[in-house]
Amino acid sequence: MMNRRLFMGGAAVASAAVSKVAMAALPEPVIQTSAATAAPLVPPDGRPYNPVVTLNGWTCPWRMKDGVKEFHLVAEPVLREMAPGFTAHLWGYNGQSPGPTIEVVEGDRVRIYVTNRLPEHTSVHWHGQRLPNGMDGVTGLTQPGIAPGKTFVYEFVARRPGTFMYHPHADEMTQMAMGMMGFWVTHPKTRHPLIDPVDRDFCFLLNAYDIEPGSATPKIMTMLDFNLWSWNSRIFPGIDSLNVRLGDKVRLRVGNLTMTNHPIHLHGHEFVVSGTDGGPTPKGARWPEVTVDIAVGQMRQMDFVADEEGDWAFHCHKSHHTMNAMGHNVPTMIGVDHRQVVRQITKLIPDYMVMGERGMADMSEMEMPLPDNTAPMMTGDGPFGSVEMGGMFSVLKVRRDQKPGDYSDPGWFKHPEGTVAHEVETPPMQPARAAAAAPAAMDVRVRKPAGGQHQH
Ligand SMILES: [Cu+2]
Repeated sequence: MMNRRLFMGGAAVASAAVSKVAMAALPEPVIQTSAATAAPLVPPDGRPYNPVVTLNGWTCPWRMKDGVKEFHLVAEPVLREMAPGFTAHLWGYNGQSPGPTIEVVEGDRVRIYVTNRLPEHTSVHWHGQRLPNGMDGVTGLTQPGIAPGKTFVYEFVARRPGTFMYHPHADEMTQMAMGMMGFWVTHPKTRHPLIDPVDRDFCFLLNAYDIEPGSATPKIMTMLDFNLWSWNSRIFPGIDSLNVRLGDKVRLRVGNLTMTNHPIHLHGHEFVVSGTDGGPTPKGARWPEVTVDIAVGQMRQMDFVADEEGDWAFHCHKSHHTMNAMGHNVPTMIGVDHRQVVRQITKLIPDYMVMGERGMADMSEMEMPLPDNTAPMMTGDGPFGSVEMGGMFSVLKVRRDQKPGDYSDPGWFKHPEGTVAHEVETPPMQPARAAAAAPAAMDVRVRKPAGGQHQH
């Protein structure tokens, strides 16, 4: 976790490609180099609010000029550490993918400069906002593309409080597959009947990449068969935990910019969907859930009270989305003892990988070398061994002694005596089976229709 001082210390002023003179009227873009979760950005001016925490991300500082909040986004190629030991070549904003979270207050006039340092034109669409049509950021429809090297300015009033995002509307297939996106939160300006104050407010985007093991640049033509399912361009165990105090009211804001839906599941608690990118949900339309399906291009805002201590898994419920890079054409090897074969093949092809013969759990313990710059498929050590997870997985850590405003990782939960599932000593036993349920031998035959011909 980075603190504010570290955050400012790590910020560097970008000036290489843009002349100081040309930039004189613009707020200096703040560039982030770290993939760690930054401390919430307490607003230095304007209306106060309880700031959000962007998971493995940060919030964009602004400059207040004549009552207008001015931001400066720089679209550019970035190096994103997706997990320790695995760095991807992505496109993003201000040094990272996703770009910084933009956080404003309902009624704020917002001016956003966008400088393009990509090799092709871009634009920024402000997903979910009420704004003048010409500020909507759709290349060709509402504006010309921002050519490489050029800076455009967007300006509008943040009319609607809620949960939003931004992304290009220019060569989207390439630019979103490369990681260009960011979060946007508009806080209500006064007490809102449908937006409850919360103690902790977390946000992140769902994204996905197709990066071959051993390489670093996503394949942009992929439509469905992605191999890296990420939250804010991070994969478990690279995704930070969400650390809260027992009894906190917690809000989770999640947007989906992948090409498929994600049923996001929280253990140990029930939440309500308190809002979407369409606005706050009427109270009569909220019901308890432990999983919410987030479709492509949707955002969901979940509220709950963290009233159960512990380390609670928080993940996408599609099991393939909690795994990291693997070849998709891997045969199922359960029941096959391939150890000798693997040893032979590995002599010829050092990077050869196969599925474990007793299931996939073997993989996290196999001593097979991975190609350089590859995230292990399922990993993440917990207090009881390998968590056997990757991808869209994190942990909600609820602690009695977590201080208000402290987002640091408290370490693993210390379970009270006698509250952990454990092995018991039993005599060996055979389960009683109904006689009819136990056939002597399996007899499977493929039966074809008599004659094999269609009869009319
Ligand atoms: Cu998923």
